[in-house]
Amino acid sequence: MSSGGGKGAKGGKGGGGGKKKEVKKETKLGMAYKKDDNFGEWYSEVVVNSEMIEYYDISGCYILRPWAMEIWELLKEFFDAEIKKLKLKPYYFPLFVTENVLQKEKDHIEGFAPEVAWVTKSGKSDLEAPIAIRPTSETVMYPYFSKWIRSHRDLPLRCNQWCNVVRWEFSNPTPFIRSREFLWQEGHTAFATKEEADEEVLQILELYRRIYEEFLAVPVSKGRKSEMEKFAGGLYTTSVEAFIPNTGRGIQGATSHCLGQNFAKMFDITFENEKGAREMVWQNSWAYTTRSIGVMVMTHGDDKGLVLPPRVAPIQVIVIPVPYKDADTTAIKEACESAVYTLNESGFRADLDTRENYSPGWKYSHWEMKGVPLRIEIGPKDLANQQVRIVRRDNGLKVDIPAANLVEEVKALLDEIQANLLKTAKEKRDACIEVIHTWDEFTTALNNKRLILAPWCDEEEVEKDVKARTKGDLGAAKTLCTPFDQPELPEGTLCFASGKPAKKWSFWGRSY
Ligand code: 86X
Repeated sequence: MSSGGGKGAKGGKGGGGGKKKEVKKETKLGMAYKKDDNFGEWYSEVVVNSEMIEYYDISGCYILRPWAMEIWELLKEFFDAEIKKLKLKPYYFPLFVTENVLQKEKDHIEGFAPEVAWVTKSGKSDLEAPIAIRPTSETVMYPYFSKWIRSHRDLPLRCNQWCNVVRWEFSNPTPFIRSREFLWQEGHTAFATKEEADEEVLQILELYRRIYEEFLAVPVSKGRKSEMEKFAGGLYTTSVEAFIPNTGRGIQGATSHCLGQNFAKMFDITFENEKGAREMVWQNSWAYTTRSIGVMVMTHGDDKGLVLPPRVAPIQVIVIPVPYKDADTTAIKEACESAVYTLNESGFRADLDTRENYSPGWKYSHWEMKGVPLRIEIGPKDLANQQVRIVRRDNGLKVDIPAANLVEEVKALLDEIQANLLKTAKEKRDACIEVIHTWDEFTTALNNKRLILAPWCDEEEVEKDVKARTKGDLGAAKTLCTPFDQPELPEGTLCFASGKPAKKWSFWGRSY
């Protein structure tokens, strides 16, 4: 049983990095904030009370507890199996990088420099030269790509690593969403031709879409980043973009870049082709991070806490004995154990909460807070009727089902919850999309926290101008992506911002 909560561990208190809040009494469960009233506080409360996160005494750093790590492991399991099919190999490169090597990429690193964390000492003595902690691994890996790639027979080179990276951000840290250290996978590949690289960019992007939509039940749009928003070191950037209705902000879910030959030039990564001539490789890089968990929490959580999609729930079914005063508690306990055993045998993640110092009602709230998709209650009446009561976390619906049908019913309900969460989230997201044509419509939609779909001339100057004209306390508006799925653009449609002929529909909005 994962009961981590322990005595008095509830509430947002914790190390100095956490918020000061009244310590709740151990027996008092529940959420102090509502999602629609104070989204920021609600979010902190959900990630802490669900036992995903513990605050830490360094700002922007968080402890990921089993309830978060098990979700990460489930995502990892899926993604690893898929990229193995694409012939990706696992690697691990060092955490540290010398200043010299980091600087090799200096053109586009310049903007990032303030975020790089450095190690300057061992014990009390200064290091000969400071050593950086990787903010991403291009400069760590590519010197070795240069060494390992000699001939066309060494291509493609496909490398993936699961690791942590550190970016010392200064804007307001948020668990999962913006933390100074986070977990990710970074894929780095090299090909002989641009065609192969182009193809992989989209294969990986599709895997990212599946992580969000099929696992986290979060709707995303696949698209291409603008010149301003792309990875400056690459040729073009694709991404999956999600949207948080409560804050009216877009959020990048994952990116898949075609780097072109820029890094091949910088790091001298060349190969001898079949005709014996030297050519530069074509490279890609792509990543998704623990941020994805935060997007899922924001999307599905409610006033009772976390709501987990079954495919990523560490526990899909929690079984709770409901022993009335004079009931046969042994028989009830045995029926519960049998239900858990049957479900586990059928491949479901089911668990039993037998703790005797908590009431059934307390346990209901506890597991609701943790977002477990299904709760099974077994009491004397259920025992007598050879039935169990199943309660859904997503909509609270209760059904009594014959114990004999347990496996089929649980399977059907979990599938239904998984589908329902995506459907509901998609309806909410779609209700926020606003198609606009003029600057006035744009600013109104922005103030109304909309996800804006606008005809755009695709000029960098115009995007800069939109940023300048919308900057304020809430942050400026920018392009999120140009969706691959383009509505029809009638001849003569003008750009909402410049009045020039529009070239495409793009998503605009404030973002994380
Ligand atoms: C950009 C680009 C790329 C591999 C990905 O998006 C996928 C995985 N990397 C990452 N980026 C930086 O290059 C960067 C560099 C420094 Cl020095 C930094 F401090 C922060 C950075 N953030 C992002």
